[in-house]
Amino acid sequence: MIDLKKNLSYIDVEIPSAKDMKFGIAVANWNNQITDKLLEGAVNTLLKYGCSEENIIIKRVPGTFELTLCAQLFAENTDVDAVIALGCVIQGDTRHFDFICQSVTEGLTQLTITWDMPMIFGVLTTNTLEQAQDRCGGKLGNKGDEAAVTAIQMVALQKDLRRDSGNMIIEDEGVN
Ligand code: DLZ
Repeated sequence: MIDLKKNLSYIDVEIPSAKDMKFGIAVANWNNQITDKLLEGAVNTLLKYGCSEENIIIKRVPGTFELTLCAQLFAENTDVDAVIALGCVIQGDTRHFDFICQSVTEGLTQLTITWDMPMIFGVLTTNTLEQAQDRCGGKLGNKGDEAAVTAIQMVALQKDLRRDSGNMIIEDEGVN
């Protein structure tokens, strides 16, 4: 039986409905035995929270390095509310790992600010294949599920805080 306390994907908060949300998913083919499971987790989670199948656009790219451009293309050319970037980088003998991780982290961070759009980091960066397996539906949950939940939460936040939403709730009235 899975110990929920050790399952990194166990989230004990209310998740908003994804009924009126649209998502782009960019998924890397490198280590696809892992990224396919991240994708499965992300899609199932979006559907579970009410997103319709036609509001999920999936695009594949060669590797994690290419996720940034794919996210930019989603932002430029589609009407998605958020992009979920899924990849898996496993430490090897060279410094490739560092460069790819740094590139995709910085790329998505820049895009999220430039486009004012949630760009969700669903990239596993592990030392071993086993660590990746544990995090794509294994004993530590599925990072794809987490990425999808984060995307829903961030789109809900954005809709809530938009100037014209008329929907702002001040939660911390007691704070000076
Ligand atoms: C080249 C490379 C290497 C060595 N390792 C990975 C990896 O672990 N995970 C991954 O997603 N991609 C890897 N790549 C491919 C790069 O992301 C990229 O596709 C190529 O450098 C071409 O730009």
